[in-house]
Amino acid sequence: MSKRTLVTCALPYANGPIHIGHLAGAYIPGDIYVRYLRMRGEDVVFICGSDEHGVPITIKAKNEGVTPQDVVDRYHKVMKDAFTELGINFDIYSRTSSEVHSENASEFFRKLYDQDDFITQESEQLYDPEAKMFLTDRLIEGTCPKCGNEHAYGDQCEKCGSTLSPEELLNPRSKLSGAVPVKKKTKHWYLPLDRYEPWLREWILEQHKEWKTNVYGQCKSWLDGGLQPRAVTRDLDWGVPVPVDGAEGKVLYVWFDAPIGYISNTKELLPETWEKWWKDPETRLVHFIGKDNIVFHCIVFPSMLKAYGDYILPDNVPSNEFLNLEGDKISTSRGWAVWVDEYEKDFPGDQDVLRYVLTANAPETKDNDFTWKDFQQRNNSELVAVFGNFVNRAVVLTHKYFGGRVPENRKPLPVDAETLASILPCRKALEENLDTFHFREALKEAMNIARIGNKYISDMEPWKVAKTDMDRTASILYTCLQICADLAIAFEPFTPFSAEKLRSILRVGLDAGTDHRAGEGAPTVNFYRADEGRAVHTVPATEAIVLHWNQLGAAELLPVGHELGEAVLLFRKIEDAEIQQQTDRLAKIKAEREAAAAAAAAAEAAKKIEPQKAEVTFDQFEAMDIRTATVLAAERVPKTDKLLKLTIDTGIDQRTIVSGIAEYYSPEDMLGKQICILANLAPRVIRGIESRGMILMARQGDGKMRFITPQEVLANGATIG
Ligand code: B3M
Ligand code: ZN
Repeated sequence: MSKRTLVTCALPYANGPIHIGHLAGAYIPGDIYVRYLRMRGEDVVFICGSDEHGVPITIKAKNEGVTPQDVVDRYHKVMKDAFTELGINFDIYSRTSSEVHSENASEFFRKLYDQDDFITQESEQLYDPEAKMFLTDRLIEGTCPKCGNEHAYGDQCEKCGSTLSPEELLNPRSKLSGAVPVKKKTKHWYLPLDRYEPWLREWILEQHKEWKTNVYGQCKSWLDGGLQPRAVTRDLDWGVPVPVDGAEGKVLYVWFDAPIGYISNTKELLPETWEKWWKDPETRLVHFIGKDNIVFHCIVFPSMLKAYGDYILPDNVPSNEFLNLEGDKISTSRGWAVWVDEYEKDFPGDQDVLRYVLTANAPETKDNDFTWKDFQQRNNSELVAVFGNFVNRAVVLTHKYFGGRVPENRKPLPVDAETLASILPCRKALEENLDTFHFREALKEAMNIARIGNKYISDMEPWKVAKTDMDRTASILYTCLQICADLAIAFEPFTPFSAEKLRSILRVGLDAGTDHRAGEGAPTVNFYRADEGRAVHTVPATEAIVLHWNQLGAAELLPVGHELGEAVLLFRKIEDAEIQQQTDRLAKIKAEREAAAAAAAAAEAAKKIEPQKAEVTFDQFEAMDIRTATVLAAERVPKTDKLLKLTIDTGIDQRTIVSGIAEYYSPEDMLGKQICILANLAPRVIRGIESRGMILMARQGDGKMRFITPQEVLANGATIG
């Protein structure tokens, strides 16, 4: 294994806050991996930042009446804070609107341009003559030819899921101005991916068979489908300007500049030494991403790096599938998500619970579902009942019987050594899984250590043994405390806040390796050490106990006589009411969405117009006696849902009409209303009541009916025709 690793996490778009889908996809796995490598003594740089370009950001700005810069400034801060809050400690979290990036991305393009690595193509594209801008597919809206949805995008209909092209849309219009788009010629630069195809086939399909099957499979199907040149420029006024003549009004395509952002951010962090991280073949490059980013990280960006020349290529691209929420696709625009900033408000101090659940349930091989019930269950029955409960019992009893000091192993039995010996295999499995990006399995192994401890203390019952045999009690607690120290190492990558809390209870530090947050001139050694009952990041005093990864399961970690800190609970129980609050919030969103969909469907149906009926003669029309009348009395016809019995004044007489309008009007609604009737309809007996005439009603496509009333009150009996 190489001793220098550059780890990146996908640069999230700065147009919305971070939600659990992002976390589970790339950021928590990336952070676990980095913490692990550092504990194993590797030199790791951990890079991320906001992706601040692209069309969606310009649309959002336009909708809000602010500038794109305003939008990205807002979300850059929200996202940066969310990561910090969750302990995802990038060495740098910068942004693609930075000066360094703009220069770096320009230089990258320029070099490929000078080397003739691009081709240009003129094409006709849709243009908004009012906004004077070319329109990307997403900026065109129209009616879906497949399902009639009036708000389909130029590339897709979100209602029926069809893939579309802008030409297929009926009644196309620009989302910017509403104008009808026209075709206009424009020139763009393309990266001819087809040139790289033979090389990519060899590099991925032959040399990287170890990539995760979902990643390898996607690459293979792209390659088997044949690669096409890809445009790397766009007609847009937000982004890195294309740095060559004849490219006015054009910017680099966001997917061209964003991955270069990884390089720019490294350069910003380590201006003197960044090249060692990107150009020295001894460095291993690992990209953590979500599955929708695979093609860009495995095919497009490597082709760019290859074209440029002296860059290293990714060694692995661990990518997760999607996380759903309570059975539905996560969607920021539909409000169907759990956002980190809101989670912080509702569960302050419980960062590790989210980290734990999202890892235990990570969508590593297939899409997976987050549910609040599962969140509560995993917290209460795993973190609290197993891990927390074990540590608490061991520490509390040590305080009770041995003054808070690690007791001597006075009366060992084989079961003690056997229990301790069963931890090393867990560590081996933990390492194997972490090395191969199987974080769910890795977490299970860490949890196994807690289960071993919990079972041991339950079986040994030191609280009972203490009544008769203090020597044996000492050995049991000595063994338990060693396992506690193992947990303080094993859980560091997954639940770093609780691991740190545990180390402060045990009053030990941890060799967590070196990070580069302060640059490379002044490396920070992250020994986390308990100090005054509070963990601090500092280089420890030499006499302090510092745990190392390679001691896990393999050594006496806490010497006899070592004094422990106070017992505090590692995890708290999560109550039903807290979960209810979350599920209620989601239920409300779902109900609102369903109501809106029902209203939209009804509005759509209401527009349906009946075809015209067969022709009638003037005489036939004249034969109908239509007049105004007023309702004098109204009541429901007993035992029916639909019928009202109305007494009306027709101007000629007072009579009874039975009408099927009770679905739309109550008796009170009708009382005193002037209506129109067909007076000379042959009488009919309905439910034993003779009905003489019919009330004229207007009926629309969804079945809704309204009675007809003259525009001003007239005398009853006025004829209509
Ligand atoms: N911003 C897409 C995303 O957030 C994109 C990743 C860029 S990584 C260079 O899913
Ligand atoms: Zn459709």
